[in-house]
Amino acid sequence: MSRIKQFKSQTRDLIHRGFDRHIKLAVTGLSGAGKTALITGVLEQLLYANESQNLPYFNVRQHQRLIGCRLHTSPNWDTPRFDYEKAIERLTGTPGQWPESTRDVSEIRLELKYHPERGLAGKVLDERRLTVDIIDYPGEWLLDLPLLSLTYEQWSKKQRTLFSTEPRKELAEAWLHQLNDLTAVATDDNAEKQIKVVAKAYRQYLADCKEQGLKLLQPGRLVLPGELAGTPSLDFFPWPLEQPVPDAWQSLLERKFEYYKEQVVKPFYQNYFRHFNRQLILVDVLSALEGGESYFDELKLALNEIMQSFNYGQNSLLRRLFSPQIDKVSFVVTKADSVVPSDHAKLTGLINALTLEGRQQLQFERIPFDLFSVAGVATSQWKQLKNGTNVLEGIDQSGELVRVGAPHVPGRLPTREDWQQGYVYPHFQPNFTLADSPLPHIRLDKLLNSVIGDKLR
Ligand SMILES: Nc1nc2c(ncn2[C@@H]2O[C@H](COP(=O)(O)OP(=O)(O)OP(=O)(O)O)[C@@H](O)[C@H]2O)c(=O)[nH]1
Ligand SMILES: [Mg+2]
Repeated sequence: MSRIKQFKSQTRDLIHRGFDRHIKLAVTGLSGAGKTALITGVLEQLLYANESQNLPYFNVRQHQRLIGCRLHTSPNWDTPRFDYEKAIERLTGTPGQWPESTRDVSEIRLELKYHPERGLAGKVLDERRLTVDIIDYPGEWLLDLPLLSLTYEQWSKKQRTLFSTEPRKELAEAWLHQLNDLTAVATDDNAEKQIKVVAKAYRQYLADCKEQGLKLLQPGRLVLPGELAGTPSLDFFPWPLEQPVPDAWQSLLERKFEYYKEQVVKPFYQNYFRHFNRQLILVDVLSALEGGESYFDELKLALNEIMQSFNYGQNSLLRRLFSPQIDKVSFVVTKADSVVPSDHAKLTGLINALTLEGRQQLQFERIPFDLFSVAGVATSQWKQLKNGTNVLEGIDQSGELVRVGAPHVPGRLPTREDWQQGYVYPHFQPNFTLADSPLPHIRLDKLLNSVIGDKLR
């Protein structure tokens, strides 16, 4: 290669590197919020963007500047890869199925090539690259943040207030029974063994709470252990009684609690959370409405707890640990295909109302945020009949094609009377073939434009 050519090529490489960008886009939400389906939908839309006619608000595609997008090997070998292929296999199988529930963190890397909009790069270069790492992690893990500022005793006291109200009170009976039996015969020699037994009963109690739709469950890893399943690090519980912890148990319970804070909670924030740039918080508002008033309130409480992880003013706990990098948060109501399009704005209104208090209280406004209602994978067809009635068509759980009238979505936080009448939504099943790729979605183009669009200019 001639010297001039070599020089040009090196300069070009340098400029390329200078303009290459990288985003870590984290997706979280409580169990069943729709993380796996949404990430699958996002990957579908990006990988098939240039074949899609359904991304009008994704500017880079709409302005025909997107050259292409492909999956890339992730350099992070400690974290399992997000199983996109398996999710597609299920969604397009016969019969179609939703992806399996996931229990741990996973990650996938994408590379987008595009033409820049204008400016220096537009003149010198014809293409740039954006690398996007999408990380799927359980929202339950964020519920552990408040533990970091509490001692075992303080944490136990907080939990005690929770145990004293229904439905937790009744659900905790078996666990408390076991605890009472064993404390009566606690000795230094059997402490570890007995704590293990009571901890197992406590984990069962948390699992029962989860089954009942309760959200505010601590510690998060006792509910969703990920790689810690079966390890002694999860053998502890909050002290639920007014009488003091037996001497034989006290030191071990305190040490386990400290270990959990230091070796489980902190490393999650230090190894993962610290590196995130953009955060999606997915919320299944429709299931909470279906669950009724107490579950809806519980969702609100849990969301407010989760938001504490984004409150990193100068004196916050997180700021003292490291400097968080998240510069934008999107609250996303999922499963919007279960209601008619004219009600989508009501879903966004509800998530606004649900998170308002937490946002104000935490000076959350310091980080820009936005609100969306989307379907990662849209399974219904909206139709307006001749008489003007709105209906949804889709495949129900028995595999039949059904037509349902527009389900009622409240236009504001429901009142006592609203709760009495209750809410019910269809649960459509996927019904696709591979030829349907990119799978239909609702508003993922707007979401994508908001979370990565600014890096694709
Ligand atoms: N109609 C509709 N249902 C959805 C959509 N996304 C998720 N669901 C439903 O919600 C369930 C949970 O979705 P997932 O994507 O597995 O949720 P998740 O947050 O990954 O759940 P975990 O892995 O268990 O934490 C699915 O099995 C579907 O029944 C959607 O876009 N539309
Ligand atoms: Mg999942």
